[in-house]
Amino acid sequence: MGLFSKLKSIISKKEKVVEEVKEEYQVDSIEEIEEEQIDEVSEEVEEPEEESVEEIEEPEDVEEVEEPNDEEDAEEPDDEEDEDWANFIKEQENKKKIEEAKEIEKYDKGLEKTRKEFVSKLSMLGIKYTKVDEEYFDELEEILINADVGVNTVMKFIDKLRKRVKEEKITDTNYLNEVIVDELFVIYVEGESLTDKIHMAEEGPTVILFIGVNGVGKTTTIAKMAHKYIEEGKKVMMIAGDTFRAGAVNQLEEWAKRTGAAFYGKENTDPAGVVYDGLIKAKEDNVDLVLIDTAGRLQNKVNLMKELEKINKVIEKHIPNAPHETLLIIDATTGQNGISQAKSFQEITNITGIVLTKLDGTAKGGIVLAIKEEVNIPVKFIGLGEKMEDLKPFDIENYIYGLFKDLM
Ligand SMILES: Nc1nc2c(ncn2[C@@H]2O[C@H](COP(=O)(O)OP(=O)(O)O)[C@@H](O)[C@H]2O)c(=O)[nH]1
Ligand SMILES: [Mg+2]
Repeated sequence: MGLFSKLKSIISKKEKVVEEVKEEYQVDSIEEIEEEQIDEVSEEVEEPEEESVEEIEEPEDVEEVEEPNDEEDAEEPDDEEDEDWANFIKEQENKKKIEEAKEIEKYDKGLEKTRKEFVSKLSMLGIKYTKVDEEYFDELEEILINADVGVNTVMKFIDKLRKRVKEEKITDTNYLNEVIVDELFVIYVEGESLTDKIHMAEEGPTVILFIGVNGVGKTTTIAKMAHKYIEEGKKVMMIAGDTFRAGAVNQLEEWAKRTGAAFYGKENTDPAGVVYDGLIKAKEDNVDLVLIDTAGRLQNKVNLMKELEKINKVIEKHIPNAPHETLLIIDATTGQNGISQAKSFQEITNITGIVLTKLDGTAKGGIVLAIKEEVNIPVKFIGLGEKMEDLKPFDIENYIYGLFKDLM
């Protein structure tokens, strides 16, 4: 079983990273680690104080001078520099490891609901049925549909499974669980690169357009993304293209203040006009990243399409090849409804990536697989909470960990 053992090793690798960091800092959760603690541990690895080397600095022809011993050799300025460098590297590696552990923990917590529902049911299935029969398949089908893997995906999946059961003469339901996990991930990883990063402009501002129906988390995602890139040292501007809904412009402006992003917006006016003026300002101010909020009215598809077309035209006029990304925001708690939203938006504009929000509040984590199978647009980020830090790049390995760690 190639993939399953690979998944198993991914999970234990992730577990080890988290455990090591927890032990080193003596915490129950990575979230508890404070800035100062990181510095303290880094200081501990620094070398102890050393004595001065002045006594050996005598002219060579003086006979009585003692040979400098090994310890003193180590105190030459060159070595000191090396030491500083080594400490710096150690400190950076330490920080990276904490970051990694933090991210794994976020996936763990954010996918808890899905895991509890989906995986515990799957394990129960292995206990309940000792034989793989029709009833078994029926119940498995139900579990997958409840996790929002998507009916079409489930049907194809069950067919594939039946075939394997027949061909490999599988009777043991526990072993079949391994086959299930294996096949689910074949759906996601088939012929794809595993990282789908944000495409950044080589020169001038990168422009990202955010689309999606009301309430899915567009504005919050913009705030989270601004926070992420500001922390990385980028100059970020938000443009409020959702100009007609009461309070929408203010909500974004509030987030701009909190994250330290620049802001451009005007209420009750043509969105494309606001984008036009905002982009002039962004270029004047040498902004690196422009995040554009839009209205989410889908009642009238033609109007929405026209509006997005107009906005896209304005953007391209200012910045050739922009927008560099058009991200569709989908609320994971809406399940299959999110999939049909994706299909509708796909018909009216070119989407380059999906952000799946509110995964923390749902047992429908299987929707990631349905998106892959039915919409085939990469999920680039996932929302695992309401805070600024709760947006994470979608990472299939962390996702596997969050979803299946209890099954192994
Ligand atoms: N739990 C959770 N709540 C979220 C997440 N993303 C957004 N929200 C909440 O969803 C609600 C609507 O978000 P908003 O950004 O205003 O949606 P918009 O209408 O698409 O701009 C807000 O209360 C957010 O705090 C997430 O990843 N997890
Ligand atoms: Mg909004």
